[in-house]
Amino acid sequence: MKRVITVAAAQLGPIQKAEGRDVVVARLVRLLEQAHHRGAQVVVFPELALTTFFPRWYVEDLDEADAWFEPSLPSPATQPVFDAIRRLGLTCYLGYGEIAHEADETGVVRKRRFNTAVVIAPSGEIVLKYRKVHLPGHKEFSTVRKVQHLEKRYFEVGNLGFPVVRAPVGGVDVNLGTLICNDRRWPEAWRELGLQQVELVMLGYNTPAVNQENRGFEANHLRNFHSQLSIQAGCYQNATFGVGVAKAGNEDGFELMGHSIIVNPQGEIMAMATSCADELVVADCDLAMCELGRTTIFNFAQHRRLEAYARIATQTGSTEPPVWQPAR
Ligand code: ING
Repeated sequence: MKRVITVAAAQLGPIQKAEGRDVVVARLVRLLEQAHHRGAQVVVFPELALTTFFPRWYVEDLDEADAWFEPSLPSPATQPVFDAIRRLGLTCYLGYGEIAHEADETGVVRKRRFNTAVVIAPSGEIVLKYRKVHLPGHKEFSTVRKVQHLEKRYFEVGNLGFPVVRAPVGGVDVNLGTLICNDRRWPEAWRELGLQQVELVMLGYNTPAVNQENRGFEANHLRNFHSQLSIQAGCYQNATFGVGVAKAGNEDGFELMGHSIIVNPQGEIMAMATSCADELVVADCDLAMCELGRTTIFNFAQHRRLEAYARIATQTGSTEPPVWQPAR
């Protein structure tokens, strides 16, 4: 039997700092209804889809930032999203700021904050939870940046690994995996999912449209190129479909890039958003395409050589190479 699912990237336009959750939740519900109307069975929202991209704002006392986080999901404010998911029979990826009261690695139970995404089943149950591992930016107020990017201040490094689960989407069982934003730039993250035979990588992002430090490494015209390059390479090299979904547009004067895309296991862009507003792009994904890559070029069991990869799992930073000396 053919395993084809219809996937929707539900891009969000800007969410202003002053915008209430009720307004945002209504926008999410409208996109879910549009996706259902377009025949989608799975809908992917951006990273931090319930609030403005608040890591651009510095607060001294973290408890003052709690309004940007969800102490529980669902909550009275987000219940309409779960009601729509159930009513429309959809599977949904939702990115949000998570507050959790749980033990840390020392065993101390405390209030913890993560940049989190969940995959929600049509029943409203959480199929999969992922906490962002690769946190870009900085922890303290930066005097050199024109715009702050304080993810290392507001979030702890994710502690749930890179889970993949096989779950029903529509009438089809699919190997689902998730990433969040900066994760897409790290091939190790994709490979962790690929080694679990992922077939659909869902990832939301909030990516500033301009380079905040203007050191030129990534000039403006390269911003979208790097984002799409990362997703296309990740899909191709791990024989998986990928859905990258932006929160886009101008939030309180700060531009976020759009260009949400759906990518197939050959690395081809199947659909792309062209606005910086709430926009739905949809594509039919034939999961059989994953088989080809996984059983030929990227047959990991046949071709990977762990004994040659020691540095990847044991060395964090790069080190200078030995200097070659010509023979006397
Ligand atoms: N945003 C950006 C991202 O990785 C960034 C941060 C932009 C890092 C451009 C490097 C270059 O897309 C988040 N939220 O991770």
